[in-house]
Amino acid sequence: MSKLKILGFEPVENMPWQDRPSGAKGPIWRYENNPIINRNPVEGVARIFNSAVVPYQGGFVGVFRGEQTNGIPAIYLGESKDGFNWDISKEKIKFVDQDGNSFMPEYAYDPRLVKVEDNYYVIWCQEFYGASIGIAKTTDFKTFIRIENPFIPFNRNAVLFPRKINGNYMMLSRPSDSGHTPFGDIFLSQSPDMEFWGRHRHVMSPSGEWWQSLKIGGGAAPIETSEGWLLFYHGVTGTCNGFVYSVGAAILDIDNPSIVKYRTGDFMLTPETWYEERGFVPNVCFPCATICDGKTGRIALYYGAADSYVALAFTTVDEVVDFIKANNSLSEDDKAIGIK
Ligand code: BMA
Repeated sequence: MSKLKILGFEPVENMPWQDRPSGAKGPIWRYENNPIINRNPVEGVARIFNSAVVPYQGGFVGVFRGEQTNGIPAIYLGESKDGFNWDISKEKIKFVDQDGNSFMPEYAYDPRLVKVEDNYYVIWCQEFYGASIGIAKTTDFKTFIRIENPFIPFNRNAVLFPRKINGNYMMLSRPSDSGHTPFGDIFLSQSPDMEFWGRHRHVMSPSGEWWQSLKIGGGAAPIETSEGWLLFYHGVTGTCNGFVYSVGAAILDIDNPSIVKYRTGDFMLTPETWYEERGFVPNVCFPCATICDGKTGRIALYYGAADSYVALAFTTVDEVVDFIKANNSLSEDDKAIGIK
């Protein structure tokens, strides 16, 4: 039994899990058979990475970023009985508009997947006269209905909270520019209806720790815990050889999630294995989803590795929260409500 509670998550009987190997350092340990999805996973798709999964009907479903062999990213559906072995569809997800007509994004990448009330929402980055956020809902993983794009360009890394807070849906995002943006803070936006987004608040900025000094972006959907919202995010540093993406985590106030209560000063996962250091874009650990078992407090973290693979790591709510608190590094801005 964990001392902290994961709230709002049912027990996951077939939780993907591996115990901490002896000698593993840090609060998160990698799955020993990583990567779980290799190159050329299905015909027409060269690489799958930065992808998100949820428990569904006793198994798991996921939305996968597939880099097509023409180099353009699209979103593919995947299914799994155990969370480790994935059956990826050869067809892209067919998005439709509210009237049921085909409404495909020109490109779509870095999908997240969150259940809110009766719908599962897929959120991704897409062309909208510049890169911004696309969003669609489904109840059955067969029909995916796009709803209004929440933000104007440029924006990336949108992550939805799994429930309304103070009567509003809440979404994190990372306003950016048109390229490989060399800056970026996490902001919070609120909506009464999933269509009109406002009451924007600043959540947190890059910090003095070098691994997260250039830009940061939301990773997995926030997890409700008895300590606050647990957010896994990515932090980026710039080197003479390009960006390096590591994984960090923060705890946001449960009622006012633009207020950061704790934030780790040390990274929790940084590129060090062959599949993280070597690939289409080397040195990338890009968290996009978790599966949480409300009964045991176990957390499985799905992350993209080197823009080439999907990898899996594990922790528990107790270990991760203890680590964040023990390595807490907050600025005055982080602690503020985030409005000027
Ligand atoms: C970001 C996004 C991610 C990618 C990362 C590293 O800007 O494009 O999809 O994983 O760069 O290349």
